[in-house]
Amino acid sequence: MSDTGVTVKKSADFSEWYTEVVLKSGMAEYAPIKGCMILREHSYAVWEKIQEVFNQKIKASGHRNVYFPMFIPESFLKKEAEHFEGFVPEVAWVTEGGSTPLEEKLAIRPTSETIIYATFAKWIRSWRDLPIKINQWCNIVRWETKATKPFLRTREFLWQEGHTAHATCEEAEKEVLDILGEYKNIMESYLAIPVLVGVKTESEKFAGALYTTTLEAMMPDGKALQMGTSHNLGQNFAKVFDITFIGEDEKAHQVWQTSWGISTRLIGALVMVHGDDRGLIMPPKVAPVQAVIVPITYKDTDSTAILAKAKELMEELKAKGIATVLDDRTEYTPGWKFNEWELKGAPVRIEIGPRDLKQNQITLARRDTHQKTTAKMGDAVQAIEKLLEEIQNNLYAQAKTALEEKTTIVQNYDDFKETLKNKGGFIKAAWCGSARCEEKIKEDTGATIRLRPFEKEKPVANCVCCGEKAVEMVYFARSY
Ligand code: 87F
Repeated sequence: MSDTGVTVKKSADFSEWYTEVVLKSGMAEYAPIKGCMILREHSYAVWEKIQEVFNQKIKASGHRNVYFPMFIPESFLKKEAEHFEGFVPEVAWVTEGGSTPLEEKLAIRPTSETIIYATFAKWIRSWRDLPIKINQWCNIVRWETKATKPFLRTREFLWQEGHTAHATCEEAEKEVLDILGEYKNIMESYLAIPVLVGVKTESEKFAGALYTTTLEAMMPDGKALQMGTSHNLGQNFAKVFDITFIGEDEKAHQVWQTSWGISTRLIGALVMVHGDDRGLIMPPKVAPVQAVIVPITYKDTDSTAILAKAKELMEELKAKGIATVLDDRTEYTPGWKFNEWELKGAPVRIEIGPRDLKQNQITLARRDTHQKTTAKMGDAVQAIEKLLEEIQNNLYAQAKTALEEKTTIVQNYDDFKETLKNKGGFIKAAWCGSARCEEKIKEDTGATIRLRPFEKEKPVANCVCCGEKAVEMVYFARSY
């Protein structure tokens, strides 16, 4: 058991548990390059599901996918030096082709604003060329110096980056929020992870943006995780890259832009939020395998009838669009298969044994609660569909309860520090709006303002740090 199953309890050593689950479930493997990982079939399938859902949504709202080169000339990055300064240490460079030094070194894209916007400047001439709404799915390289962690922080990762250009500020503003809404939908309705949404503070926003909107989730160890961002870039990049159009008024204007992204980091969040001591728990809507059929057969007894029933059921489930696997391997016992599919997080296990066969029924085991029920063979599809829906809803409800449980409202700095030390999680507190208090809290406690919520609440007290008049309630947390 110890070499195949999870040996560390989630509550005992969360970080070790996470690594074990990710590796042993077959999601990922360390690569022979420091800070890099291999996304195996079991996690890539989740990424494909995210791609499928998001592509469908953004295409319906008029976005189109493109692909830009992964090499970005140094001069492009230097053009926006102001926005870029803080990121420079993380950029990886290509300096030679073969053994010939390049005339100009090339960055491996850490994000594609510069190359895409240099191109926008050529594409855009008149108001008729607007809006431009494009997206690309690609890999990104950031030479992390902090400790890396599968999915959450690796030197190369996969993401989508959307880039749009509009004639008006209002249009860009709407785009930022529309995308944020799509992100929230994927996170909550598919990954079953509740998120808080709001705006980053000036010191936490993307330096190239007018403002940055964000989605933040809470992990079981009390640390927040940024799940995605959607930026209103205003006219900042239009100025740097000279992206102008002739308006209907026949005058020259600079475009208004947005950029937004989600990455394979979401898969890490899914593991952390839903997994348990036995391994992964996949929310049904993104599960590569939604139902696994394990025939309960024994050596030296005839299993023909059981296997025939199992096959029949598999075909029926597949025809209804339920991703089903029939685990008819003969070299493993049913018990071994149970463990393996629990580790891999298949939401529903279907057992068909001699007794089930006799009674013309199936036994259903749900991955989240471990409850077992039976259903008549004739009702199998319906029962499984219902179970998948229940599991999806239950996982979300559990995560939502955990989020609420890990959110504390505090009135003063002592409680702030106490709560952060003993409990972690989100701390909702009144803030005066000054960068000075934000910075002091970060220095004292390691917690940052994760977001200023869209849903404004009246401050319950004066600023949690300086005691002066507060302007709003914000969410603090330590974060990944
Ligand atoms: C690291 C190295 C170089 C973040 C970096 O959030 C540049 C950057 O520009 C950098 N890390 N960023 C900000 C990315 C902004 C924006 N890009 C499109 C996103 C979402 C997708």
